[in-house]
Amino acid sequence: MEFIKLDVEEKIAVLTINRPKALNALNSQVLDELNETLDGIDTNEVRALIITGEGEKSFVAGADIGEMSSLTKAEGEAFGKKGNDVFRKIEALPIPVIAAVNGFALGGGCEISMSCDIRICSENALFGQPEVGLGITPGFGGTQRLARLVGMGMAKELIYTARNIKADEALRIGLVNAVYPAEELMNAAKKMASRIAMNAPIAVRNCKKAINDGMQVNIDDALVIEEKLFGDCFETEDQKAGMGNFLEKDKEKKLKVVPFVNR
Ligand code: DAK
Repeated sequence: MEFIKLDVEEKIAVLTINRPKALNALNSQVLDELNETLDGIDTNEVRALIITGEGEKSFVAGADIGEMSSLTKAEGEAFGKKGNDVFRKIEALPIPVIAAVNGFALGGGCEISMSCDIRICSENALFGQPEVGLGITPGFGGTQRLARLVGMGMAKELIYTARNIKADEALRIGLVNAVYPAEELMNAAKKMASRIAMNAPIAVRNCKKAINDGMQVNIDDALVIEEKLFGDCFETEDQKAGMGNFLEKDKEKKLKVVPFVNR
């Protein structure tokens, strides 16, 4: 891999987009490597994934404008599909994904962060969808995910005006969950990932699926999705150990539920 690094330690994987000379912009090779790397993650072993960008300046400065500049309509559509397929894979990954946004998150950079479950960022982060200034629409899910995350009115303002927003505004509108000094960001991401990793993995993955799938349908159908995924947790080692520890009043064990994914 030239542009993607993956480090796995204590059930937490850190995926770094590593093209700092171009501020980690996403060209076809980066997207292909990202796709391959995601396929290679053992989600029975790894309990949470953190995505970040190499260097101190940029998370991802967008899709590669040089590569996009000469695309035909058909090639543009194919490029959009390539990005959308990879981002959808992140969104549907059976483990939680945290975006640790360490600088520019513009265009495709903002979009990849929005395909993650949770976004936290450094104080120097800058978010935006500048596409209309480049003569295109957001093409990696920005028109859809931004509206779902921050509401239609705010999404439309940001997309139509191509206005970039700093970390404090991203926090205020709910695009990120927390802002940290740059040097503390990765530790904060790892701490959050470790907390997730302590919990029952089947329950965590079923929560992700219930929230993601439920948000796409009406409340009645959503509750049926929840019921099925709730039922699916029973008879697992996780559920037996988790509830057993509580009933035995074993606080020590209760904190470190679930040694193993049992299907
Ligand atoms: N693409 C390619 N190279 C980029 C880049 C990008 N998005 N962003 C930065 N770079 C490169 C610069 O060209 C420069 O390369 P060299 O000249 O050194 O070779 C290097 O990174 C450092 O950048 P700067 O010298 O510009 O650094 P500054 O600190 O001065 O400025 C900046 C940083 C982030 C403000 C500036 O680089 C910038 O404005 N970059 C572009 C940001 C942007 O507009 N991003 C959105 C891209 S559009 C679609 C599918 C996908 C998409 C759309 C449609 N369809 C299917 C239709 C997605 C679109 C986008 O993401």
